[in-house]
Amino acid sequence: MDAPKSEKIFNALESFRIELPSWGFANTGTRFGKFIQPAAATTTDEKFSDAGQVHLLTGVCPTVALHVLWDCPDGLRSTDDIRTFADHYGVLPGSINPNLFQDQEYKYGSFGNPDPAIRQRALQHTKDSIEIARRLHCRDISMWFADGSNYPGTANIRQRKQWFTEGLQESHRALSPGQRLLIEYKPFEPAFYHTDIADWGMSLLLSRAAGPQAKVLVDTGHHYAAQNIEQIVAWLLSEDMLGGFHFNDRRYADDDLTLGSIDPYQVFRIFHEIRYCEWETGKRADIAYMIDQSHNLKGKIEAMIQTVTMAQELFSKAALVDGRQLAAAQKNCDLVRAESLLQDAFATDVRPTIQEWRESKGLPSNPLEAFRQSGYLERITKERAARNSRNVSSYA
Ligand code: RM4
Ligand code: MN
Ligand code: MN
Repeated sequence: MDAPKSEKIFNALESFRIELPSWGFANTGTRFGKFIQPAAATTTDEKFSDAGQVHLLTGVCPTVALHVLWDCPDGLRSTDDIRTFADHYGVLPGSINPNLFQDQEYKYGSFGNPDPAIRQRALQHTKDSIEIARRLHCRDISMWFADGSNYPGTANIRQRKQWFTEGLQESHRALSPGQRLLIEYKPFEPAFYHTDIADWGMSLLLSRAAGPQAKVLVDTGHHYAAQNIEQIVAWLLSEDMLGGFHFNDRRYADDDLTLGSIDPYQVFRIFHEIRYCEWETGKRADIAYMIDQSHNLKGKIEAMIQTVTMAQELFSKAALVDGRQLAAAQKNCDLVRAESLLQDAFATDVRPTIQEWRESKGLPSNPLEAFRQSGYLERITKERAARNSRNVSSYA
């Protein structure tokens, strides 16, 4: 690879950071059952430990996203423990995810529940989550709602939209100046008729209504199969409303597979739209890159390292597209030239350069191999196996 290209990749990697999900280290399953992994993390301590390993080996994952119900069992009082884990394992708490879908009360919804007492409870949990974030110096509160209905006629869709608007506005009022409310959308599941925040347009309208610190969160798995996600990304960028990503891959629905395992070109195209916008505006887009994966068969830590390294590869490839040449080709309607600029970048083997970058940082050139050699997996398997064999719960 020539020097200018390597330099582009080095520069891109220098600024690229991606957040790990605590729940990606825990045992999960499908609705048909769970295959328990002996090494999976059960406690918040163990999740930080595993995230710390991924960061140690990759150097690009300094934060871990927390799910309040699963990781802060004592609510606000858990923050002291979390600070201890962060110090001990060298990864900081990142985005804070309230949980408004698991408790029995939320059977008919949270912010959209017809019962005002339950809406109030959901709001209180959100405010507590914002307070947890404040105490831990976390910037983002990520809101995902399972709210919706399963049969036509059973929910007042407009009324629920209004309740969502009010709930989000009130949540927004609880934010500190630097904090953000990220609003995630998802077309279906667990609701199979209507979902209250089903797509990016709904998320955008609600974010706008909530206030200036609310932005849209794009989970790559939360779209219908043929949807053009990079166009959504481009529109949100141009509206300055893209807050962050939950990265994963999928073949059918919200499959939460490792990134780029099914369609790496899709992720490349998303990164390309971001880089192209950054090139045009001369400004870095303020986006939180986060992982949201939870496959139940691959080893949790290996799967996470795979996703992180894949993200670096696809981000590096996107950095190779020459903005100036692309803009000229688009202007001249030189279709083949324009498309080739993307295809050539995507086809470039960036791995040797990424290895050089890692070495220049004193990191292992192959994090997955380094993990396999480290003995960490053997150690935690021994420590956790007995407890895990008795534990069939998902996530937490
Ligand atoms: C949802 C959504 C949320 C995640 C939960 C566990 O489908 O992706 O971001 O927190 O799953
Ligand atoms: Mn998500
Ligand atoms: Mn999801």
